[in-house]
Amino acid sequence: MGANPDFEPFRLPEEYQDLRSAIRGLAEQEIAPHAKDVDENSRFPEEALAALNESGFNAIHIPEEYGGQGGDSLAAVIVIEEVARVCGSSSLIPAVNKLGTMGLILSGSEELKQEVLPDIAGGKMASYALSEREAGSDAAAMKTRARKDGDDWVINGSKCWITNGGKSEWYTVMAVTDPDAGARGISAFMVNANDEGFRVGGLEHKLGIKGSPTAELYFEDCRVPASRMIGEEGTGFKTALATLDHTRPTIGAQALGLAQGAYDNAVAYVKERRQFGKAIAEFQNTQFMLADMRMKIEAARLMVYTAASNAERGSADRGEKLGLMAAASKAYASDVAMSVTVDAVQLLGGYGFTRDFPLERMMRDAKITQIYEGTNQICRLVMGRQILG
Ligand code: COS
Repeated sequence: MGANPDFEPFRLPEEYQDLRSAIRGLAEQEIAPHAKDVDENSRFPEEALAALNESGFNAIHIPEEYGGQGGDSLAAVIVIEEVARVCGSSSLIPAVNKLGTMGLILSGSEELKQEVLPDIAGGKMASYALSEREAGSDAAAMKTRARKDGDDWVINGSKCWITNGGKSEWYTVMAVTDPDAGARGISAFMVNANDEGFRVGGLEHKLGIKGSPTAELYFEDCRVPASRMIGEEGTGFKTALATLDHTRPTIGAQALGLAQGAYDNAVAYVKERRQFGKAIAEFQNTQFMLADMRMKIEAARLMVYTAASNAERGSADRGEKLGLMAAASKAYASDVAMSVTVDAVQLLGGYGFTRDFPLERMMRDAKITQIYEGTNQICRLVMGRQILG
């Protein structure tokens, strides 16, 4: 113990601290100024996309051999956390780029990686299409069908709740290739936005993350070459779930950033706001609320960073599967984001309820983190199954 002078327990190595400073600077200068307008007008954060693309923070996880930065999972969650601290919608650019390419990175052929990943490293976006209207938590109940036709696959059906749908160039699409084989009859494909028969449908009108389009996708005899299948036929459901084991911590990171942003705003406010002749920060009631918020944020950060780091090691500690901590970090951090943002609004009182401050936006944005990439109930189900073997 203590023999390795470079080892500092529970302190991020300097390179990650430098990364945090860099992305925080960029987020505050280039992304934060537009966050209010993006939310109010439900418009895509083009400024954020440009700044992230310019700096390579758009998809830091893409390996260097495909033109990316080769950032590890911890680097990716720090980027997402820092962007979410100022704009939840914008943080979905790096988060969903990872979600939309992770299956390919984990299980795709070299040829397909070469076809897709340089595009994403270069600034185009990727999305993930698993859910359907009648297949949400029960993802294996999907109906979208892919039939073999010569050397091609022909896809028919629709997907919904697709984050950044319509903005992405590439889509990881799960479809049934053998309807008699249940989850083992599902395969994964990379579909390009320009493929014939692919169409983006209506957008959802949402409570939060209004700058990130949530779209329906339609496949009408959408023909893709066999080389676009990710991995072997029938492995698509496993690829989809393995992807989520890697990306649930990124939603934890988004939640963490929203909580941190709300907390930072609240701390600044209570020092300025005076009532009963003194700053409200001087009231013990205020201090207890801030202390609770901070405790939860610190605990969530440890879980998210641990889950992300597990992914680098390929498995979790204590012989548990990767998915347990991935689901735990997402569920915990998103519950923290909800409670911290609600408390931050409370600390600002009537002002917190107005659009003059970003707290109500952060509170609205936080809600989805309890829902997507596996509702927190599904995350607990995933954990329960793994705890009990
Ligand atoms: N990684 C790889 N494979 C996995 C896996 C994982 N984490 N978890 C399960 N599998 C495999 C199983 O081993 C099984 O394969 P075999 O039949 O060959 O053994 C197959 O996948 C099906 O697993 P299971 O029977 O557990 O599937 P269920 O239909 O019972 O559903 C849940 C599993 C509920 C966990 C899954 O449907 C789920 O995660 N739903 C939520 C989906 C979601 O998060 N949607 C949000 C989309 S992104 S916004």
